[in-house]
Amino acid sequence: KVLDGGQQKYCSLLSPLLVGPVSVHLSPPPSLDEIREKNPLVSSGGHYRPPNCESHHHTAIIIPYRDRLSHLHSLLYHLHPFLQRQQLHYAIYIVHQVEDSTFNRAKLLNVGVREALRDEDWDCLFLHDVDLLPENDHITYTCHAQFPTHMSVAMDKFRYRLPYPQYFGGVSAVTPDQYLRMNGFPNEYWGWGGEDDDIAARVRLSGMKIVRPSVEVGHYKMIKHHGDKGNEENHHRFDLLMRTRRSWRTDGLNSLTYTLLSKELEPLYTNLSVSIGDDP
Ligand code: BGN
Repeated sequence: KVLDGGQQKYCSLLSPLLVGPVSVHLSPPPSLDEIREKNPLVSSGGHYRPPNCESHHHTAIIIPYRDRLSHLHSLLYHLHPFLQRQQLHYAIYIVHQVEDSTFNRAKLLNVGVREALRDEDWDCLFLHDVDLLPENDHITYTCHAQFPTHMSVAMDKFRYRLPYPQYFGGVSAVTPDQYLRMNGFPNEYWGWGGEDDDIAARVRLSGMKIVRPSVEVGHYKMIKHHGDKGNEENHHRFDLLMRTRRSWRTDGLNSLTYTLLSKELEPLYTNLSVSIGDDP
């Protein structure tokens, strides 16, 4: 496993550990202790490196979060073994909006990207909803070198199809370069809806396109839930989307402000508690 000079050998390009389609059982969510026991090689902050080879890939999973503890447990239970079978070097970041203000998914993603890149030189940033579980090992959690990737192309909730051609919600991935090029994500979408469409528009406006796995492979199961308090439908989203073409260069990574209240290295994830303000 270790070459002369102490360097580790690279992992093979296709992980031998992949099992293909995986069945996802949802309830009841296991306890954190149980998940820890099943993932002894995950270190503090939810970081992992394959023990026997040097990974080609360095992926940060960034999860906007508030008040979805059972979903978080299900996701961690499922995602840690899934990512380890892909032989990735990875870490899981929860970006927790602590205040009672309206939820802002895209801004939390900006915060997560900025904080994750302080830790390590990640080459791939996964933007991941807490309630989506990948159902196939061949959904690789790596980035396309040129273009942003939309991963959750076939969700059970949409009968395993794209709900519309430009859909970019759920799970997607960008490299730090792609992220910079599109000036990150919008900070001004408070509440449910539209922010993913804005992100998709930024991809095109900054001269890129969206790539996707096939609908045969990109299967995700959504954990069922009711509407969240504090994440009501955003009635401004139509107006905001009309303005993306004019606003993307000035609203995004370069206008991001927030307060990091704490950064806790939990056994299975890094918990970033942030205050991001409220809908003006
Ligand atoms: C769309 C929402 C997305 C959401 C998908 C799937 C809007 C903007 C109006 C043009 N977009 O309609 O944010 O992810 O549904 O639920 O509401």
